[in-house]
Amino acid sequence: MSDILNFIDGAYVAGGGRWFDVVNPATGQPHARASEAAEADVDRAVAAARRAMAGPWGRTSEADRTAMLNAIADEIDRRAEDFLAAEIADTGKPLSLAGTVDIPRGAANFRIFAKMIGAEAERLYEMATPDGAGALNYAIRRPKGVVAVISPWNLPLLLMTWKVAPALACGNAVVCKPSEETPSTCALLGEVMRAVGLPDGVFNVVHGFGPGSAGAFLTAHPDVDAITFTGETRTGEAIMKAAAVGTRDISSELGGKNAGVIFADCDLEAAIEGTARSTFTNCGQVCLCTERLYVERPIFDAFVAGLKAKAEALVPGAPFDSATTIGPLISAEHRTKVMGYFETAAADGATVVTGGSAFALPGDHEGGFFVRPTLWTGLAEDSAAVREEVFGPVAHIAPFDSEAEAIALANDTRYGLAATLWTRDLSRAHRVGAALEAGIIWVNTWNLRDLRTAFGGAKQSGIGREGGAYSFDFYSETRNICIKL
Ligand code: NAD
Ligand code: 6OD
Repeated sequence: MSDILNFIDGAYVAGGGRWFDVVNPATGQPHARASEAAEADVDRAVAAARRAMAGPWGRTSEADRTAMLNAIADEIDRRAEDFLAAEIADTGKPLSLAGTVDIPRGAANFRIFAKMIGAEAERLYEMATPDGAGALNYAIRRPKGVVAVISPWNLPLLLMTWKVAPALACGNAVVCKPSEETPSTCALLGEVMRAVGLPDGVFNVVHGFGPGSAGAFLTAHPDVDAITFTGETRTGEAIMKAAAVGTRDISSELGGKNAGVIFADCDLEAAIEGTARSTFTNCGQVCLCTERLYVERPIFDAFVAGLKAKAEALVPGAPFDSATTIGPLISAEHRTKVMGYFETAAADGATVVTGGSAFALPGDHEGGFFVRPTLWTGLAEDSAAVREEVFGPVAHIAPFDSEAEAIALANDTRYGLAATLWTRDLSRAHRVGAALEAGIIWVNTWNLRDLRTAFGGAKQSGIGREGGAYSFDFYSETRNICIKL
């Protein structure tokens, strides 16, 4: 078992908290232990970040930051095997997923924001003599300062770098708190930062939990200037309260209960294929996954049969087995939660089209947290399995009879992260796309992401947008300078 340490001021250190096990969800066995940061360790990490901002990093040129971010991306690529091993040990996800999405995207996040640094610095507003007052106004960007980055377990490196990269691009220093379930890749990032010569204190990592632990210490810290968070809506609310003290800025990417709307005029095969991806990718543990499917009645039966066949064709298994297409849930606790929805759905009268149970793989993976991909029909819209985020490989499928009904059903949720729409009718795609209350709407595809586009949720799925220019707006302060001519 390896030891996972905090990374503070350029050095790996054990924290003053307890050691906690990091479990491989594909086996159910601990593969590492991590050192929890105590409040004093968080203080030291924030102080190191503050010192780094007062030093040369606080005055780095755009060209230097561009070079630094590109070097980080190159080093992640060079260490790809190490990152893959760490990510797979923490999450149990298949190599086919981690090797094509999680790790390459960790590097891509640094490259895209490196590329945008120059252009974003120039995206300034100038107003010469705007109101006849004889003045020239212009704006400059300045880093926010010390940014706390708190991330979840489902796409650990991808979601951590999605925030660290633009924060560094804007010249901030960061203190990161990865999920207690998946600390390994964030810890490894410290080695990358050292290898590329990022000044000590610019990138720090503290490990631990939420309340009463590193997460709460960090978000409550008065010397943190801004907080960027991805995770559950309830956690987001707690962090907003912490951010209110001292009026710190916050960006939050939260939970979802995303709808897929499938019209009878769609390319049925593509819609089934795409919906299988949107429901089962990463064992349903992607915030963008669809858990509510609304299908126009004439194709309802064919769609349900097609999606059932796709679900049953998924191959659960060991992460490094090339045949594996679906991994385990992240933890025993999460599996208990997901199985709770199996029970409430059955109690609420669901027809279980497929799945609905946990199972054990033979051999070394017997203790893994596997559940069968699950589809339900026949639930009322107020059933818990239809209203609440399950965050597992599940979806409820219901028929609809009109466009207006489909829009009303899709929007009848407190969440609003993403929605997916399948139709061949171009006018309908625009009309329904604009009517869906979500931050991200995909038409005839799912999770096709250009990293420069706006990412974030409506309603209780989050506050603010990140991605491309939106990230530069969050991770920097815009200062207006007015010169009397
Ligand atoms: P979580 O909210 O339980 O934990 C996320 C992080 O917050 C962890 O690092 C955790 O230790 C920390 N944390 C918990 N309580 C805290 C507190 N009081 N103060 C400070 N930090 C605290 O979420 P999770 O279970 O890790 O992830 C799954 C959730 O994340 C799902 O709801 C999913 O939809 C959501 N998610 C959203 C997006 C998005 O972009 N909108 C992306 C991925 C995941
Ligand atoms: O693709 C991304 O950039 C992104 N933020 C994905 C989020 C997935 C949520 O689980």
